[in-house]
Amino acid sequence: MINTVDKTSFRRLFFALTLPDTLQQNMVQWRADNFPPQAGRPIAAANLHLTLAFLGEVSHAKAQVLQQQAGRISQPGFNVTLDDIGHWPGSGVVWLGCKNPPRGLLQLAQLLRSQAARSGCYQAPLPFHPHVTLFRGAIRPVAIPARTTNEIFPVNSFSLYESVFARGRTRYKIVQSWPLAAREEKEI
Ligand code: 2AM
Repeated sequence: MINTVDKTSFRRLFFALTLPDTLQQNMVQWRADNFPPQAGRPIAAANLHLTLAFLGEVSHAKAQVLQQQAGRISQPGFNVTLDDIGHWPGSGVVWLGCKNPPRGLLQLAQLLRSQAARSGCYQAPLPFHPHVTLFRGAIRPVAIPARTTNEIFPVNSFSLYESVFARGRTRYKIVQSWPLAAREEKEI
């Protein structure tokens, strides 16, 4: 089999949670119903995700180490409730998030971020604030809806993504996914 990975190149990578297709579609519809078109640049449905750890431009060798470490993570799945919303004018991001992020989500992100830092991937010193970016380029005040979608989705896996920019568009491509363990009975 021909290996198509160019081992000399760097790729822009990040670990993230994938949102179910129906949730992506619901969020796009809800966004269209609740924000004016001039709010910012809407993120395409297929690109809606929740970042766990941003890695930056990563070599093939470093990605392999990070993928091996990710494969050794063993923790149960969890549910994420998107019941919070906000606007960071500095970065121009309008987001959906969690008022009380589940412990499993914080643990998973913490582990991936510390493994990334140990491999030399710069990690911003800001505390991890789990969120799904809805708009970018939102640098002017935005009227934020009083209520969110309040969607709950089950998380049973996490993925390494590559950010690919081609023909004027950014696309997020899954490189590899790993399952989380079955949940403990009381958490189901
Ligand atoms: P954001 O949605 O809050 O911008 C891919 O770019 C993902 O990595 C995005 O979800 C982005 O978060 C996140 N990310 C975190 N730090 C980043 C950085 N320094 N540059 C680009 N993306 C970053």
